[in-house]
Order: sequence, then C-alpha cells, then structure tokens
Amino acid sequence: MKKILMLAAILAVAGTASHRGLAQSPTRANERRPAPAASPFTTSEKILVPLRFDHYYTYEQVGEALRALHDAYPEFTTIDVVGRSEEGREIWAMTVNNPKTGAAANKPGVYVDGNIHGNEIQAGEVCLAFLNGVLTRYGSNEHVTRLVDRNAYYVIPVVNVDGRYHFFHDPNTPSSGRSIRIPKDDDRDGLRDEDGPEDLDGDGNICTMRKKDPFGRYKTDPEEPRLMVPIKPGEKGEWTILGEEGIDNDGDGRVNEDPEGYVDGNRNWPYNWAPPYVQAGSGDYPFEAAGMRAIAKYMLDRPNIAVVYAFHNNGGMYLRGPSTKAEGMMNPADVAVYDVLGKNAEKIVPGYRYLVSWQDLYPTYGDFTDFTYNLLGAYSFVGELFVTETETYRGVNEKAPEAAGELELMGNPQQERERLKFNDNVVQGDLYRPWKAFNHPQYGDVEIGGWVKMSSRLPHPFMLNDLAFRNASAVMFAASQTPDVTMDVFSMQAMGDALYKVRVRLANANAMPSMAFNAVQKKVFPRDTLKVSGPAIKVVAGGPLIDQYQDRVEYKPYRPEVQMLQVPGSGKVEFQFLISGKGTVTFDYASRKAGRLAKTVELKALK
Ligand SMILES: [Ca+2]
Ligand SMILES: [Ca+2]
Ligand SMILES: [Ca+2]
Ligand SMILES: [Ca+2]
Ligand SMILES: [Zn+2]
Repeated sequence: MKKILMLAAILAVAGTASHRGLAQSPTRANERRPAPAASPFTTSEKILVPLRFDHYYTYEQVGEALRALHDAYPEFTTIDVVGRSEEGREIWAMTVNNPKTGAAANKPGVYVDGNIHGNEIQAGEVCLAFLNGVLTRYGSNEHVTRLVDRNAYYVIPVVNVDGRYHFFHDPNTPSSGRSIRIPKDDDRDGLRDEDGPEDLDGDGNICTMRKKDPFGRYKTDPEEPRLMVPIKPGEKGEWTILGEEGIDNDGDGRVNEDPEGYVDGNRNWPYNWAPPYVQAGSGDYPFEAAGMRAIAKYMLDRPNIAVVYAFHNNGGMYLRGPSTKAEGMMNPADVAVYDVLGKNAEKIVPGYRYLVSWQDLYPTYGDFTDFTYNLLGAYSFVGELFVTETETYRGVNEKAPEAAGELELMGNPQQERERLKFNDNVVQGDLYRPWKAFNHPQYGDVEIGGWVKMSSRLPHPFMLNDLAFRNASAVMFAASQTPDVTMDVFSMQAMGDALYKVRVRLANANAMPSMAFNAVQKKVFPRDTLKVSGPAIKVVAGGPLIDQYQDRVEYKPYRPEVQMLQVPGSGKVEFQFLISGKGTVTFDYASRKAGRLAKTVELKALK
C-alpha cells in the first residue's frame, strides 16, 4: 500500500524537517553485516536460472539473479547501473532486447520496476519473475517469443536499494524501512533519526509492546488468547498497547519518535510535487532522492518507453492516475486504453481490483506514475501486490470475515483469528510471535509479540510463485498491447501529366495508440511523422484522408511532404498525397513509442 507510517505522517504534517541541527549519523545504516541466516523466507543456495520463487531475494541476491540471467542469455540482455543510492548501493536495470529484430530504441519500450518502498520486497520478485518468464520461454513459447521480438524491456527490480538491504538485514515491522535514506528530523528537536525502534528481544523483528493495565482500552479476546479486542462501554480494560518495540533513546519522553527518513521515493517526483506540509515524505524538493533522479534520467534517455508498471504492496490493486482530484478527468480516449489493461489485469490476478488512485484510494502528490504518464507519455500502472485476506482458514460453507472497521486498529478480530489459524496450521507458526514478558527501561514489565516483519504485506514463500507469475503475466498482457503499426500504400492513381494520387494507411492492431492521447493534447512531445521523399518527385499536396469515398482530404498548407500524426489503438489513419514526377517514392514513418517503418514504391497506376 502507498500508505505511509502513521507516526511519520503525523510528525511530517506538523512541519517541515529542519536542517539547522547537527546531523546525527545513523550508525545502524552504514554498518556492514553478514547475510541473514537461512530462514523460511530466504535461501543461502547459489542462485540459478531458471530463477526460483519459493524464497525472497536479498539485495545482493537480486544482483546475483540478474548476473545469472545475463550469463544465460548474454545476447538478449544488458545490465546497466542506473545510479547509486544515498548509501552508495548500485541501482540495476536489465534491458531485454533481441538485437536481430532491431535496436531497443526503435521498439515500444515496456518499463517495469518495484520496491520503491524499501519494505515492499515482493515487488522485486515480480520484476525478476517477469525477466525469468520472458527469457526462459523465448523460443519455446510462441506468444512469449513474439513479445520479446517486438518490444524492448527495461526492468529495475529494486528502486530503493538501501531500503531492501536494510529490510532484510535490520529488524523491522512489515511496514517499516520504506524510506529513502535521507535523515530527516521528524520531531523537530534538531537531531535527525535519533530515536527509531529497537529489537528489544533480539528475534529480528520489531513487534508490538503491550502492558497490563486495568484502565487499558483492550482486553484479551475471549476466543483467541493471543489477540486483544477493544473493550465495550462498561467493560473493564486489561491491556494498553504501547506501540512498536523500542525505547526512548534521547530521553525526550517519547518512544520511536524519529526513525530513519522519512523521504518517500514515491512522493519525490517533479510532476505535481507538493512540500511536506501538504504531502508527507515528499522531501525538501523534487528529486532530492539520488536514485529517483538517476531513474528519471535513465527513462528520459529511453523515450520509446510506452508503458510503465511500478510494483508495491499491498491490497491487490492495479491503480491508474490521476493521483489528485485537482488534475481533473483523464483524457477519455486514454481511459479506454487503461480500461483494456486494467480490466484484463483484474482477471489475470484474481482478487485484484482496477482502481483510480485519488478517487478509490487517496490523493498523493509527486507520484512516480503521474510523472511517467504526464511527462513521458507512458501508460502507467501501480500494482499493489498481495491480498492479506488470502491467508484463509475456512470451510467451504463458512463466510469470509468482514473488513476491519476504522477503529479496529488491531484488525478485524474475526479476520485476525483466521490469520492466526492460517499461521498455526498452514505455515506452522512462521508469521507470528507469541507474547513474551520483557523488562522495559521506561515502561517496566511489558510483553512483546505479534506479527513478524515477513508477514502481513508479504505472501509466505509458498504463495510467492503464484503472485509473481500472475502479476508478471499482467505485464506481459500490457506488452502484447503496445502499438503494432503497419504501413500500406493501398491506392495509387494516375491523374495524367506525371501526377499521381497516392494513399497511405497506417494501421495499429493493438490497444495502445502510437502516442498517448494526453501527450497529443498537451503537446508533451512532437507527434509521429510520415515523410515522403524520392529522387525525382515532388509532393504537390498531402494530408489526412477524412473520407476515402467522398475524396475528402485535409490538405496541409505547408510542407505537405511531412505529415504529423498519431495512430490510434485498434484503428488506422490514412493520408492522401498528390505526387508529381517519376521513379521511386519512399514513405518513412517515425514514432517515439511505436518504432520506425519505411516503404518504397514505384510511381505507377495501381488497379
Ligand atoms: Ca529528531
Ligand atoms: Ca527521521
Ligand atoms: Ca523483536
Ligand atoms: Ca525519544
Ligand atoms: Zn508502496
């Protein structure tokens, strides 16, 4: 989910971060650590092709996986270092292109990335599964072969490389470790990142702390002793929930009030950016995050990118823009294109919903996909991976629990009971830590327990393959709908006196136009061109053919030998030229997103 940490939100809304104070170096962040020990979630085995998706890949293993894919398919792949993060880690991109079918720049580009939020790690596995899927099935699967031959693919499995590194190596909650590693003073005390959570019991997770309290707002769930439910009016309390594991590091009377960051990579893009008092986590200015700036440069260098998928967790959604209401309605012709991709994604990944960002979720400023749609002209989706409700424990005739109410901070009790049964009997306790006593320096006797960091927003590894495969397939569907333009000289008539009337058709078999309608309307970049040339010819007149039966043409007043156009999805545009002279005439079509075509014909009457 794009949702930011509640604490960070409250603190950031309170005011912009100050830079006047001494920077407190986050020593945790720069430490070198050994790889995490083998667990149900990770592997210590060598990474081999075909890649496996029954475990999560650490940051280092994502690099190993990319190198393994490159070694297996050297002629189809290149690895680029897009840039470096705040802590100096490399951000990798893999390009997949078949050089035998042309240069990558001349094909519709499909861009896929993930893990801009450091904790949303399965987004990286979806990217790897996509690469694995197109490369390992090239040549044996006809559909995949066509997808690889026709498009260029640009895949950045891990955007927030520091975030992924620390999510694996440091104790975390399922929702922490999202930030770009730019220290920010969330509580405005002049120090930055001076009080984050601590793994007090040393189990590798930041779980929840609770304390016995007869005036607490929670009591033990009578049906499931590990859970707490809110007390009803007149009932006696039993527990106070103290929040995430941690101590008051700086003695200011607050616990965990200034964790790492917070700069949200997905609020730091320049399109419709807003300062932190409007948009929490947006950074002091757009592109404050080095990695975001590097990725923007990488994308601007590849203007053929026609479609963008950015993966996150969670909630099971394919989101399109706009991200704020004030941006107004999206161009309806573009909505029709998004609908084809979104409605098919809903079917490819059962349980996922195709939604509009601001309207169905909440407004956000400085979003990545707003940038890519509005400034790069690429159809852009956010894929919110994983539906927690798929952790079921239910007979065929039992009803699904209702969604949690707004006041049920600990989740809907019925659903939480079901998830605990899933934890106990399906994954043998991998996802939950039972409550254990702990002596806290500030709170005294407390208990620590709850969901572990690899729970809640991530599928258990046994479900990862399904999630990765299906969502990679949603991207493959989009790749199959990138513009596929063909050019035809479909009529040529002699008008006498070495003058010919020539008609040319550009047709597009797929749903995506050669250029997004929004980009045409807002003049984001020049439209496609159709140029007519020949050694002994002159274009006397030329323009789009509006009605071929009535011979209606909108002749272009100047330079008729160059026409500007867009080829709509599942449609065509036709041009009529009056050409004088003799010999050959060449038609050159050039599009940023849809590639290039050329056709040379002899001037003569065709029947
Ligand atoms: Ca501070
Ligand atoms: Ca901070
Ligand atoms: Ca812990
Ligand atoms: Ca404190
Ligand atoms: Zn996210």
